Amino acid sequence: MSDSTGALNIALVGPYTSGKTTLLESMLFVAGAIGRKGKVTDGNTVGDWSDEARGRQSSVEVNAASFEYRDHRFTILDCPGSIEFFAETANALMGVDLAIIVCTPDLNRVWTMGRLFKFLAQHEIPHVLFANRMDETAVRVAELIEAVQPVSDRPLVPCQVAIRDGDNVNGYVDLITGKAYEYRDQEGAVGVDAPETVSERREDARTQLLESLADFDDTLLERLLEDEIPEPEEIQAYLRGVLADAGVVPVMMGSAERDWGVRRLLESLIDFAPGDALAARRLPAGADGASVAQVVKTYMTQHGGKVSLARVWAGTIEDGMTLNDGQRIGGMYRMQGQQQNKIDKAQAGDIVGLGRLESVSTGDTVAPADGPGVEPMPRADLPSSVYAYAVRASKREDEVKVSGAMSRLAQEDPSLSFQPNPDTQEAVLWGQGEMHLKVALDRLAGKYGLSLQTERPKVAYKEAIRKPVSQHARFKKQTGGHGQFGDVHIDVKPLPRGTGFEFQEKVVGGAVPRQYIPAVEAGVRDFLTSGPLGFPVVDVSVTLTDGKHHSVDSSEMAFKTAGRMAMAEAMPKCNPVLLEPICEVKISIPSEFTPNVQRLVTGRRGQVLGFQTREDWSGWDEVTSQMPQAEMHDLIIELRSLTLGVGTFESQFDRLQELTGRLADDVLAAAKEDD
Ligand SMILES: Nc1nc2c(ncn2[C@@H]2O[C@H](COP(=O)(O)OP(=O)(O)OP(=O)(O)O)[C@@H](O)[C@H]2O)c(=O)[nH]1
Ligand SMILES: [Mg+2]
Repeated sequence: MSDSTGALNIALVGPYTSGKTTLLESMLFVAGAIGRKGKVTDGNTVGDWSDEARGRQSSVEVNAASFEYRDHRFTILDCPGSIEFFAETANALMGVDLAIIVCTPDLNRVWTMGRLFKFLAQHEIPHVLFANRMDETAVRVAELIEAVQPVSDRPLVPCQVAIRDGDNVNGYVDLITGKAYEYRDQEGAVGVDAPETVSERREDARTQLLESLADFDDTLLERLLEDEIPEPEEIQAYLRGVLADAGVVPVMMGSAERDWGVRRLLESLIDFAPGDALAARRLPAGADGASVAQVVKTYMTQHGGKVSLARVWAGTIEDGMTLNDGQRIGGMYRMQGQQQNKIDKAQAGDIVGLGRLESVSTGDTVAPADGPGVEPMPRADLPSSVYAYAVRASKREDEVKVSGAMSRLAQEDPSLSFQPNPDTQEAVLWGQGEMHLKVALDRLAGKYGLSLQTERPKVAYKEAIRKPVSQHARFKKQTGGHGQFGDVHIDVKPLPRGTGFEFQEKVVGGAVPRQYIPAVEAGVRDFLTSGPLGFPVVDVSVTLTDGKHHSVDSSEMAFKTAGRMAMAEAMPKCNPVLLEPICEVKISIPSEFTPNVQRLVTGRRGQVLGFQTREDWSGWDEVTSQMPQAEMHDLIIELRSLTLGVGTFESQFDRLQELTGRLADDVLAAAKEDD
């Protein structure tokens, strides 16, 4: 490998439950960093140490662990597989040299890797595929490669073929060295003679490997045309060169549970992982000689300290150093799951925890304050919010704590957001799906002792009118001494959709004295916050045309009340109508799912406006539609179930649209019940 520091930073990514956390455990074991292997189901692995992960037996955030193997320091970022935590994965991937896509040999689930492959290709992050769970499958690796290929923009190339006994795998032949091995549980594989039965497969697979590499290298192509077979070291060098540009996806296999193929995987990474190739490509121009790091994950530790996990891309970062605009590093750690081992300095190629950088967020670039200023490193695009709960503190006295705790939570997990909705007066927690939000709520309870009640968020219905009405109202009160008097004539008229509210006055001859006109408007506005149907009124024009006043009894208060009264009498006569918010929704899916998604949209009272192929993601379509917001609460859940989990959408408010008939009646009945 070419990395001068001998460090290799690798992300373990791939579908839900494919075996990533188990593979990290196996790597640590094989490398001798842990004496005893934990199991995810026993809750004693180095990864998945948080309560939220242990409780679910599934990763819910990125965990880092480092170990030494053959003079190389590996730092592994174990990423969650669930698509709902994709932001964790995306941020982690921005800081590694290479990703291992750990996959299950399940031919029906290959599409679940769709977004991941797109992300890796888009950011040119070198990646290999590790076919895990070979101890429990009859699926052939060649079949798996064929099934996965349409999901990957880059060619998949086998590096091993399985040695089988019937359907069972018991070893492999390495296509680069040509050597055969038999797997042994809990110990290294032992060299064996390659059985006759694999010779044909081995030839086919090796041809596939070499021909794929030759597509990137004319000299190799010429050698192959002359039937010359390169030496193992040469194949390795070709592979390293092509992999550095993420040109091909080498495929290896094994079983994390039984440590099969894991040693070979580590060795292969030493042999052909591209080291700092990515650093050279990513570093902004002018960063020569500068020290630069980027935060890939933020932890709020139980003891209150913030730890920013950062990849050092260039130079040296030391504990105590002042970064950026005055943030001082308060503690530097090499992470081992939950454990933080103190160190003093880190250099290019390290991924380390930096303590107490209070105003630094995940994705941020940091550099010594006294060094040359550097351009920010590229960051991952975060997925848009697709699922929400309205939340409320279970205990009234906890209400003041909610927004502070939420903002700490969002620092750890930038794909969460917490926003008040002024229309519905709810506090809304936005995220990526049910599990994502449940984990967030568990964290709030566990770390901040804050228990929240959740509800489906309300839809911000509004109302408008369809008919103009002229109205007179008089507010008069004679209660001994000082009385109250206000008298107004108003014209109420509907306005085109989206205009909002307009107030005008055409009073002549001081019938309503100037100083009371704003009070009339205030009274009108007051009424509009909840119209005859019970919702805020929009798109209406009110003109004060005439009125009367009394020299002693008139007051702002009296005219305000008169304005309100006039509206209360006029509005029910104006043919009020309910308005519902309509969103523009852009749904991204692999094109084979496009017809299903069109049905999904129409089934939710939506309208497909069109679809087009996504230029940046070949094989994917973007369906543009309009859909009532009332139909969107669980849209992501159905979309995922129709698209093997990979479909996503972005939406934004488009307009308000009249809602009548049974659906409107239901909304009104529900609103009444709420009162
Ligand atoms: N038979 C077999 N089981 C495995 C293998 N690797 C993992 N498992 C089991 O599969 C389950 C899921 O493993 P994890 O390591 O948690 O998978 P993961 O990819 O980290 O899962 P997420 O983090 O939830 O995406 C556990 O029960 C493991 O024991 C394997 O190679 N063979
Ligand atoms: Mg995991």
